[in-house]
Amino acid sequence: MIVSETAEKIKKMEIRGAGRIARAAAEALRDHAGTLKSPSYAAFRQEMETAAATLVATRPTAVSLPNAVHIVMAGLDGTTDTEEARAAVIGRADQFVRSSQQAVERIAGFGASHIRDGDVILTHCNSEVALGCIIEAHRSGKEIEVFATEVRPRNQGHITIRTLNDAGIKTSFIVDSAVRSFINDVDLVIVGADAVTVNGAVVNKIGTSQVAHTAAEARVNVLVAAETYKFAPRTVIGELIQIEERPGNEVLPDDIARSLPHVTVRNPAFDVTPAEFIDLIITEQGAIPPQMAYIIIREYLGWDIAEFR
Ligand code: RI2
Repeated sequence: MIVSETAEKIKKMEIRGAGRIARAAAEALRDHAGTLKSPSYAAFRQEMETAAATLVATRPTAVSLPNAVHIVMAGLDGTTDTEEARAAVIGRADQFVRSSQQAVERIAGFGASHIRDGDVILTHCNSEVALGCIIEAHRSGKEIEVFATEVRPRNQGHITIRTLNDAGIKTSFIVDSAVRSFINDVDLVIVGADAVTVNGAVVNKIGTSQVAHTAAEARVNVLVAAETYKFAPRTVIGELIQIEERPGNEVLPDDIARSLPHVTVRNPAFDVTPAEFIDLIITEQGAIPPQMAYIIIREYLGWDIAEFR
């Protein structure tokens, strides 16, 4: 797919989910590198950088996106030969996509081992990795049930219940505001992440922090399933994660909004759950307490602080 097409699909959320947008961006860069007929290395690099910037600008919160782009674009370094750079970019993109898929599978295995026979699990939004854990637990023969939220305003819960239904998992579908009413029936909360900061805070779909707060009050454990490329290296130097605010008409139709001149619709797509409300973050490198996020950024993501300057 060409870069502008992928960027448009990510923006419109036709491609969505932090892992999927990261893989789509890597693939778009790979295809772009494959087709460019740049007259020089400098021109090739310039065109790749423009494409990378277009992709990164689509959605500001999911760190998986700039991380994937960063990993792929590093193929441009260490050479001034266009063909070498092209091959490196293509190789890195393919490698990223492969390792991302492997990470999802590994997390499913680790996550499933935290789910006990008979558990009732609550999940919010539609996370490929969180669902992977749930489906793997079911596949391994554990009798489980799931509560899935609706996820206003984009209704990602509809995708979640279809996936759970197709897997044959008994599921209750609830509106977002019903979480507290049902939390005492729940043994475990499992959600995904769009970003994990150095202090172990998890940025995920709006409503996640309410779910986690409710779970903490009810003494229900909260697990976050997140590949290491969802950890945010720049938070090490104090950068904050930007919370995407999407158009108001996702929440209220334009004609109604126009008839209410004193009303402004606010539509943040994500919120921040502090580390204290999270019991474990399950990565492909193993399950860690959120307070160990720094280790993941330094040891596994392997970003050098010098790169931020
Ligand atoms: P996976 C999604 O964002 C949700 O917040 C979900 O929890 C998170 O990405 C991670 O998704 P959106 O694209 O990578 O629906 O686990 O706004 O699939």
